[in-house]
Amino acid sequence: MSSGTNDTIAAISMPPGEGGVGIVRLSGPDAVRIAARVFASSRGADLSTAKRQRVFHGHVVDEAGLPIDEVLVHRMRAPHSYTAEDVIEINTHGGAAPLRAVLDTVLRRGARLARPGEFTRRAFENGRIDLAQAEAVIDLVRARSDAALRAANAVAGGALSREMYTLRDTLANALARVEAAVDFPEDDLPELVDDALFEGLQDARARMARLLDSARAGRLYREGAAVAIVGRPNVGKSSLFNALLRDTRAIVSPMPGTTRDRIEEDASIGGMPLRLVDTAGMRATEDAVEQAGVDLARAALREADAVLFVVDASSPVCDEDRVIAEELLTASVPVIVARNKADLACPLPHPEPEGFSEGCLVSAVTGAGLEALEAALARALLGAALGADTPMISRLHQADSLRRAKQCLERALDCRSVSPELLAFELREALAALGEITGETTPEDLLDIIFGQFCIGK
Ligand SMILES: Nc1nc2c(ncn2[C@@H]2O[C@H](COP(=O)(O)OP(=O)(O)OP(=O)(O)O)[C@@H](O)[C@H]2O)c(=O)[nH]1
Ligand SMILES: [Mg+2]
Repeated sequence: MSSGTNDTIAAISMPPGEGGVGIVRLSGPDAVRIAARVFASSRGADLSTAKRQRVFHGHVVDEAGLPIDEVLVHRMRAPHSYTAEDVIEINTHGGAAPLRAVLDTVLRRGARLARPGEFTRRAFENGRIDLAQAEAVIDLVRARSDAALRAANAVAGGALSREMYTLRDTLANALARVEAAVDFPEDDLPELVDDALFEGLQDARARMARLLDSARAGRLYREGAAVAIVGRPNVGKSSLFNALLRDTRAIVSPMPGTTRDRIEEDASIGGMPLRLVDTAGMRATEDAVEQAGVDLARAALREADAVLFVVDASSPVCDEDRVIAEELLTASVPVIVARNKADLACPLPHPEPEGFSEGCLVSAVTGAGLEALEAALARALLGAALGADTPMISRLHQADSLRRAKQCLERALDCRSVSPELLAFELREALAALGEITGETTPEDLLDIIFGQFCIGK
């Protein structure tokens, strides 16, 4: 599905509902002409004046010249607009009726209803932004935290694209030299394909590995991380849940088996959105309701991006803890042991469950150790991407392309002594995979899927 930028598209660029103002946006070669047909300026101004940017006041009128809404029309000349085409934005009164009526009028006068993401797709196809930047626009719109917004802004501003172009230049230069060596095998090979070339490629591989590390962090910043709080009954899971939320959300009581449902709340650490999940204490039980709670806890475990394994630091590790520990040791996500009730006297330092990389002594009651626990959680979730200033990869298909590019590069590095033809082949494949991230080599159907995720009017 190609946009075909010879037509002019229009859409309401606002979510449905009431607001102060609403925007109907037009883009394309006929945007100004179509707007002129429906617009009556209050001062008789001409929409097609030469100035690059202008705002006009007046009314949108119907075919009979009757006013539909009082509006401000913002006109932007190509290429100085979002789509790099002529763009008209009609600021209407912000209600469903004026917006619909104005959109209807411009559609009757020659515009076509835009498909989801078509404005951004035009910005991409007209070369104003590349694919990585276009996709960051979705992340900007959907950002749920300041950190997610910062990350999306960096990519929209071209941080990831610049990294891609640097990689591309390294690989393309290497390819040019290898191809030259293939053409003149006898005399020039040793000079063209030298150690410096391979050092450059090794450096590119390391950059790719760093970017891949950021992929998980990028997804977590965008979507939020699910953190399941699990442990045997009465160790203080719900107390810790409340303490991390700084709110009393879950019932706490000295009776083991208090929590029987799965309780979720949004929180954040270091700007990353979190979904904290409190669960029923896991133990063998005859009680059907409690068993249902334990099943829900297991389900929460399977869906989690990280697990807080709560144990009671004031009493010895017991069999119930060991059963859970054994289950968690096979988990594919990071597990942090929270040794709770640190405020209670514990005559001997009890051994903590073994085999877990991170453990913290905390008290849900006094709040001691909570910050260290949050820091451990952030470390476990974000790994090397924590605090790094590499741009974040936020999408599965970007990570997939980068992984393929890295595999090709690794094979290319292995081909060193085999043949320059094979080396050239792998470098070409790596370049094609990288080009899928910036959009140079992205297949049309993937572009359709990507832009289909946008809302109409974006
Ligand atoms: N002294 C002290 N008591 C705590 C601490 N955390 C929890 N408790 C107490 O331990 C008891 C159990 O706390 P909960 O938070 O309900 O424990 P839970 O793990 O959610 O229990 P279930 O829902 O039954 O599995 C309550 O009486 C809490 O007040 C702590 O850090 N220090
Ligand atoms: Mg509980």
